[in-house]
Amino acid sequence: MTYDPNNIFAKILKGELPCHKVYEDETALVMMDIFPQSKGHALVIPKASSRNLLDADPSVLSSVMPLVQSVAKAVQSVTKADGIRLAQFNEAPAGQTVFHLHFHLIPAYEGIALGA
Ligand code: DGP
Repeated sequence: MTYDPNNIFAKILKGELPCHKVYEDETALVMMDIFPQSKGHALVIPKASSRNLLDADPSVLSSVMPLVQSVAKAVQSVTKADGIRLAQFNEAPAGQTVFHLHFHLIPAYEGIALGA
């Protein structure tokens, strides 16, 4: 499997498509998911050109995971969620639809079921 430099997230990272950006630094961008699974669903997107976890350089993972944790805490603080689901999909059979590495942070609320 190869990396398509024209995938939607690559275009967002290049500024060719809009997004609801909540954070950006030299290594990653954080934006709100356009199809949220719950209120406050955010995506952490490393800027490196990785298709997914199977393709990513370990250095990308080690630099992004502290940001994933920071964003999880920020999302929890802002939404007052009762829990946060971290999700990440690799290849279409596993549910990946955008083929640029990203991490979902999905707030969970007592009494409101999240999708599988
Ligand atoms: P997946 O590849 O299944 O891990 O999920 C991709 C997610 O990206 C999905 O929740 C919907 C979201 N998404 C797709 N296109 C766009 C877009 O153009 N902008 C934003 N903000 N999110 C998008």
